[in-house]
Amino acid sequence: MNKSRFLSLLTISFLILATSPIFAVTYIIPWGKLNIDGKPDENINDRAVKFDLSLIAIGGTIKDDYISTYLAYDEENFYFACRAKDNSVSCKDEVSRDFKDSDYIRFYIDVKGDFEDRTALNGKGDWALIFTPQNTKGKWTPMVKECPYNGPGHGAIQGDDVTPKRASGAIDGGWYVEAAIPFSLFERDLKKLEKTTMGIYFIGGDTDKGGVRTGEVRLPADGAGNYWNSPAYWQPAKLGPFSVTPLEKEAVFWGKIKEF
Ligand SMILES: [Ca+2]
Ligand SMILES: [Ca+2]
Repeated sequence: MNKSRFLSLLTISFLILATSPIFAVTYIIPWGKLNIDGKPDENINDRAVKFDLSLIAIGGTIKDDYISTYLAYDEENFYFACRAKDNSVSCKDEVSRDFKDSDYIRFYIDVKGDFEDRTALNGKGDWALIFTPQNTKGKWTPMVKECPYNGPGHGAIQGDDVTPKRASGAIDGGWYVEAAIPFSLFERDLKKLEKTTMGIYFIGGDTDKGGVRTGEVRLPADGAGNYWNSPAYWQPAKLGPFSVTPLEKEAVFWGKIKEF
């Protein structure tokens, strides 16, 4: 191929790429309970949809594939879990609004489904829940709080008022935390949630012996404004079919991805 033909083909390829619409994948949250005992459930990949937080937002000790999160649901709860690689667990900060200088995982959800195109956390259905793997005494008792960031929030509720059903523990090379979060916290029921395309997002943070955050990692996502408090980064998610087998869940999940 001569050079000018090659260049014109290259230009056409770029034009096709540049003009292709970008479709967001709708994540399907499968029906499945997690056993809230602080240990990863053996078949967690069948029971829950997995998210890899592979985009480094603040450098330091964070590495690729550092943190993964999981979501599932049953009649009354979301099940949330997080695995983190971490060579030093440090959770001494309980006073900052979002445990910034502890190890943490943030779970954002918009249960009303009106997150699209918003750049502020100002929706009534917007929630940011932050979990730490340990408490300030170094016990495997997760701390949890709700943070309004720059929105109205929900009263900055904490601990058992968010959920008493939470647990954590050490795993090989890091930590694990899981929780059942009742739909009633969000003042929603299964019927309403089944009809909603929700918004979800995750950010994890690392603090080590120094007691100051050294890294933050997030779900890769297109967005506008500040990634830590802008719903423009949130990803669409729907509840999967009620009570199906793991194989059927997989078929539904991949079917949905192909659908776009
Ligand atoms: Ca478990
Ligand atoms: Ca750490």
